[in-house]
Amino acid sequence: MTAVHETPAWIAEITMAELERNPYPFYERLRKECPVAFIPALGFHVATTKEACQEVGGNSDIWDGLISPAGGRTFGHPNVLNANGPEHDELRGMVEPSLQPAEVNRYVEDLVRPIARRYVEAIEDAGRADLVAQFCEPVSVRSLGDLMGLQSVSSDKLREWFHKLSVSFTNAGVLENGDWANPEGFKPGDEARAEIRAVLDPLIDKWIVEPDDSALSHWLHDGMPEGQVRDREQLYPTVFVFLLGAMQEPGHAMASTIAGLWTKPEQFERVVDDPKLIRRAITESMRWTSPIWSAVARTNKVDTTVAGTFLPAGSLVMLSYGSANHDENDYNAPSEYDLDRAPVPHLAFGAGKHACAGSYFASEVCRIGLEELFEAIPNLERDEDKEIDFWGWGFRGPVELHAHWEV
Ligand code: 261
Repeated sequence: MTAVHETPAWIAEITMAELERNPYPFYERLRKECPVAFIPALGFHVATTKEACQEVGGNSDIWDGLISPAGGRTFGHPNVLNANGPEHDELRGMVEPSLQPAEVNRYVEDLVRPIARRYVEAIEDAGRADLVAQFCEPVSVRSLGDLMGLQSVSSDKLREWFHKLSVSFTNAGVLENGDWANPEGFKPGDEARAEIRAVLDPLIDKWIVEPDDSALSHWLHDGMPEGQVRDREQLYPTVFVFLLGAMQEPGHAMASTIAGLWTKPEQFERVVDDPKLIRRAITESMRWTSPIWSAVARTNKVDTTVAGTFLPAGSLVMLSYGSANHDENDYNAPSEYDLDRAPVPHLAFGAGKHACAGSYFASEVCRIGLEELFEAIPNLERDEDKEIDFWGWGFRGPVELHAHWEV
């Protein structure tokens, strides 16, 4: 794909590594100077303001769901993120039943609370922990893993899979000639995919003859004529989508909520003392550091212009929701975490037909996880000796989160 207008020199100099370390300074400038911009290092456009993201993300008459070439290389087709029309309706209809709020309310307490308690118990006597590796990620993967029917897969294995898929999915960098800048970066994803199939194939074989109440068993059977199941090749790309984003992001959201609250110790105290504030704390954290920072895109079916940028049909526009959620037109001091800010809606769960199907489930996992953590360890404190580094352009959250407490 070629740039359709002059790309200012400073945009041409943006690198993947800089975006991954801290995308905010570039995006602040893009929102002001060029809200829909072609980024040569990525080989596609990014939508950076709330208005542009809503216009592109919310209008399926003109815009089809799509993922980046690196995303497609990682998941294969068809998957729920880049399927459209009847194919999307079919996949979306398959994943939605177990994620509907009324259905989630039926099972989520019994599913998540014991898991959260177990991981709190594993750390509470130690007086210190990296909350990302020892609490947020395990609670996130175990909750969804058990819902999907993956009780036999360890939490560490599920964490390894999402990390490998994530590295591959966000390996978006291209050279000037369009070739991958880092072809080696897809190897972890290839490994994870092969291993996932080796582990899931026998489970699928079993569910075909012995359906149970796991989500994956329902994916195989629901809505199919008697005696038939969905072909597993039709399922795997969407299974990979879930084993990445749905496994990783509730953990990111929990960790970012804690990190955000630690920037305002008085707000942290209030939330620990009053668990009813946890939902609000999570919502503000999703705005402040959106876990899916820029990982879904759209492609236009006809020529169009957005925010002054002409886009010929077939352009790829990445929805940088993490930037839209820092739009100065919508939020005061957007880079500040503030539990008390007026609750303006955010775009962390996306918009339009491809908006997140798991927003309620994910929010409930985070709520119950943080309730259990703060209840069991109310004197939790940030380890001031350790920096909190956030990482990621596609997906973003704290890499580690060191805490200590009196036992
Ligand atoms: C379940 C949602 O997962 C994803 C969302 C956006 C990009 C990649 C994902 O795996």
